Amino acid sequence: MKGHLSVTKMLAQVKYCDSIHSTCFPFIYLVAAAVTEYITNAFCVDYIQRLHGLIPMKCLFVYKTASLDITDPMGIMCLIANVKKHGHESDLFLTNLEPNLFKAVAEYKPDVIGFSVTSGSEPYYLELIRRLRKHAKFISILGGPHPTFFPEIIDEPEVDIICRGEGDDAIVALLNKMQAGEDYSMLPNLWVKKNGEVIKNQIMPLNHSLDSLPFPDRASFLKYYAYAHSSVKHFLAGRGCPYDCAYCFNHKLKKMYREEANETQYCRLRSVENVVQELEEVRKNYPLKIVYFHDDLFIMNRVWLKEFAEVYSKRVGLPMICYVRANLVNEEVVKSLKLANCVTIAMGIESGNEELRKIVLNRDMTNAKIVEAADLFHKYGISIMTQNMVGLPDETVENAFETIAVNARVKPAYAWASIFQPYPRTALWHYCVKKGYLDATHKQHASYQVESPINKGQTKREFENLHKFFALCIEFPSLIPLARRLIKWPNNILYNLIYRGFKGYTHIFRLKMSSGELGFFVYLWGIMLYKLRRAIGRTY
Ligand code: B12
Ligand code: SF4
Repeated sequence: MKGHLSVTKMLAQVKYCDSIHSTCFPFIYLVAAAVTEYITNAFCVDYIQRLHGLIPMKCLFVYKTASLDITDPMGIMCLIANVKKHGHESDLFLTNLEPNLFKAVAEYKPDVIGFSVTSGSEPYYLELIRRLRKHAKFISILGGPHPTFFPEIIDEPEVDIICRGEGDDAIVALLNKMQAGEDYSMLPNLWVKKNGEVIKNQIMPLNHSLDSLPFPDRASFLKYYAYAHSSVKHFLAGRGCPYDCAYCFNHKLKKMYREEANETQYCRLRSVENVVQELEEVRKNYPLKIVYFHDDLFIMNRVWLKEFAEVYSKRVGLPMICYVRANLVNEEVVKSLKLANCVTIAMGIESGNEELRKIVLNRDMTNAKIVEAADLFHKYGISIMTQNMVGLPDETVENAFETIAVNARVKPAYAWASIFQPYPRTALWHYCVKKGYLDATHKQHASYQVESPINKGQTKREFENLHKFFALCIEFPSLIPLARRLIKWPNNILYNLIYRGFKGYTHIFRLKMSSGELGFFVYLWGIMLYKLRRAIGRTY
């Protein structure tokens, strides 16, 4: 570039000295030289940098948090970290908290925007892309559970690429190809639109060395007060679950990896050292009081758990929360968790009716085993959050009260329940379609706390209402006769307020699952402001 600059200067000088020049010639030459120089500089730099793959690609993620939730979206954080590690730029905008989303996206000028999509939230994201396109030019890529099981969402005009399964390597491969100006339509895990056609690629085997991945990125959240100040942080010690519960996505994903990639090692753990190093690093750089592991099944490997407890107790020692499965719980496991300062565990009961649990949910586990596990946690002073569903196929309202009875025996600090949603293409979704509970074309609702999508006749409303009184009935069993009456009334806002109020109280003060500090209230304030802004069209 320097050489080019001096040539244009020389040219201008030579012409200036020429005997035939008139008074305006030097000026014209100078302007012409400056313009040529500017254009060639700009183009040459850009061209040469692209030729050598020097310009980092800009990959933005735009994500809508679940309402009143400040759970870290670990999947996106893993992707951002890996994208940055490989020399590209990446950031995250939260649609609910970004003061002016469209302006922020336009200013960021992303090459690619990634969206992490669960079933039910796809209409939201398609509309969002439509609106974003008016403010920026970008390639859209959808990943996460919905495109994984519904890759045909690529047929929507808003979608350019979808990613099936884990995306850590796929997103980096895509950005590298774009950077080099090469064809990216043949990359594993991706379905790509090209010249009006969709190129469908197989998935690649899973990454078995999770330690090779960078720690999930937390820096992108610092711009959001509630996230930056929340002292409850989420972590992943591994990936996968060995079980095949009929309503969960795991059996489906496992099958997809087995059939397409010949993958047999679906469950993977990071080394204890690697996990503890991340915890130490996060504690050093961010507020951290509660360590919340979001692994589907934290206790899946007892040997690993024992080693983890020993190292964690010495080097971290902060209160910890994780997910367990009753059939894997014994005294040794509970002792390890206690040593690791586990204060709360989440454990699925799902249905109190053993037959439903075994046959419909494919969870072969007795009530006695669940109670035995719960008693062990009580013995060691670890609080329990149970996980349950109401409105299951073949379930009667009486069966749902059986679930309440088993929970009452377990004595959880909070009995969490969702209204059953058949997630598309899981075994239970097929069962619902086969038995006429669901039309195969039914569009998934974005939340499992609002309505029952399956055909339960007149009892539909009762299940939806019972969901609101579920935890209270377990806390105060004397309310059960009243609840039996109230659930027959129409759904109303008061039931919802009671439900949210009790849930919020237990999550903040008993289970320590949400940050009970100022940050949470500021977050609520943020939501109110967001709603106001949305009302006046400032954000989405
Ligand atoms: C923690 C969690 C939450 C948290 C955080 C959500 C989040 N986005 O991470 C909270 C509590 C907020 C939550 C809420 C909900 N959740 Co949730 N959640 C989970 C859970 C237990 C762990 C998620 C996780 O961290 N996984 C580990 C990471 C590494 O995997 P990942 O997120 O799938 O990301 C990888 C790939 O999918 C892919 N990928 C993901 N996004 C993208 C984007 C791009 C562009 C690319 C290229 C790749 C890519 O690459 C990532 C790295 O490999 C999963 C079960 C599970 N084990 O995954 C359920 C799960 C994702 N949740 C589920 C559901 C249904 C919900 C809700 C709809 C429930 C509701 N409210 O009614 C909401 C939706 C909220 C939302 N905005 O998306 C379902 C989704 C089922 C489906 N078919 O869509 C799951 C699979 C559980 C299940 N029932 O089977 N959830
Ligand atoms: S144990 Fe939990 S995570 Fe594992 S398959 Fe069953 S529901 Fe899914």
